[in-house]
Amino acid sequence: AQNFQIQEALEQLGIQQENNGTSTGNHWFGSGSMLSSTSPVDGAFIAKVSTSTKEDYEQVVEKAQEAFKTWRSLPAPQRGEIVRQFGDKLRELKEPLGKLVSYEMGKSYQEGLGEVQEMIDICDFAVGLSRQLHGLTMHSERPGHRMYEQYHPMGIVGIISAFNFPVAVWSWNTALAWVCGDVCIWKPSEKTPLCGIACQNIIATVLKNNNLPEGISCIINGDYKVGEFLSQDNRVPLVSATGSTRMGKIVAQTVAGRLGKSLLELGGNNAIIVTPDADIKMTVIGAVFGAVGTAGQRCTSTRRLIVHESMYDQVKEALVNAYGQLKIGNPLDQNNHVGPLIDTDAVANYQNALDQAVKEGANILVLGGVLEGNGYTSGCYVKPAIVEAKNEFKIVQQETFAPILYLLRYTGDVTNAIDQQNNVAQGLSSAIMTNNLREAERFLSVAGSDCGIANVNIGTSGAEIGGAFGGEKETGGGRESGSDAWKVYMRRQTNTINYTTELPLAQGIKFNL
Ligand code: UN1
Repeated sequence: AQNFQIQEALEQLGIQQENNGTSTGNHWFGSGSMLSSTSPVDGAFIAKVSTSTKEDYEQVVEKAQEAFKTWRSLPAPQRGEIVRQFGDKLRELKEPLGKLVSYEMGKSYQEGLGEVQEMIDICDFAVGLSRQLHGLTMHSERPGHRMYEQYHPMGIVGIISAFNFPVAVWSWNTALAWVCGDVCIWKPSEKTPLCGIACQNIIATVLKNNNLPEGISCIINGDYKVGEFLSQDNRVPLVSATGSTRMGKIVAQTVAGRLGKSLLELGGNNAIIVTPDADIKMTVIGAVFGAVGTAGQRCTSTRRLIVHESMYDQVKEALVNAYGQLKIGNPLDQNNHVGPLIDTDAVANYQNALDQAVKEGANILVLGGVLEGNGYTSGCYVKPAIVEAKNEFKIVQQETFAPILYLLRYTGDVTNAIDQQNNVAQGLSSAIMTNNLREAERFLSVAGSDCGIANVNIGTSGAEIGGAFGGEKETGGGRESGSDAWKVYMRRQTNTINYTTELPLAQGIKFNL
């Protein structure tokens, strides 16, 4: 790892051997047990982070509540200015942060940089948004009355994020929440705590340079029990959670139990439909990047390829060819396409999924397996596999966070492919490869894909920040990042003002005293 200057990146990002894991900005503390972060790249220990106890959390919430009073009163464009400065700092630190993401999480350095680019992009988006938090005006039915709506910040936003996008998903939430006037408490994944510390260091410097109080950006660390501090807390009106459907159901029920709001971005089971006149070259690039990029650990990873029978053999051959060229190894080495899975538990899940597929009658087309020996000592490197299966197989119905691509077949009309693609519990991302306008439009129509994202001639992963990101069914229904996703971070207030000396009642009701 020394070859890739990890130590230098850690220094630039202010990460020490032992770090406090709780912060309200520049003030760091944390009295819980220590969490060790090890790299899936080489299995080496990187650094320790202290977890947050309930007492630590209480201190954080107190500071956040106080800070909210200052922050909400700052005009939104001035809050945007802070986010602009944060984006500038990210531009300066793009390389070390991209490197840390790659080393701590295991995705390729290119994808690590891409993730920081998403952060920069959402900051730019949020800066513009800070002058566009528009409400509507309505015409009142009463004379001399004015009616309009305005958006106010909610207060404390809790953010629970996953290991697979250890920095970008936080920024989608927090950049919007900040311009909206909210303050944030972030619990990063316990698998990537150093990415959290690095981000908090960056924003803390910006806040300090602007003489802003502690509490606007806070971080807590630990496992799901620390996340529960947020989901159970009445003082946290919105909890945004990214992760598994299992986790999301628990968070949703807990938050709903106190009538709070939750924003959920959970599992996907994303498919690409390959129609008879699909462009085969584009299909292969889209499918392979979608299936093996981030080692199949994106919510938007391509898990199923639904291929028309007339194309099946051709697609199969092209895929086997492409998989034969994949280089697996250290993700910081830019010659490699596929890095490690996050940990050995993930490797076990991958192995179990392949075993179960075989038990259900699948045919392994491209053999998987765990890599051993030189360069693979972390035990987290696996071979991307392609499995010929049926959509109704139990294992195909599940999201396995690993590079396993299920090859499915359809006959006849595109409707049959759309039915298969919709016939899973999840509803995040979907795509169709076609040059046929009728098929494309049907896929996008009311009777088409039931997912939050539906693409034509693009794969399922790699969404831009400008659109609303999220999905339906077991994906949780939340929308983050672009479009009008900001509205979930604010409360809407309807205002009616009477500028006459009369008090007419709505609906023409008479009430004489
Ligand atoms: C995720 O996997 O949680 O669309 C987010 C994409 C990325 C974000 C994925 N922009 O693949």
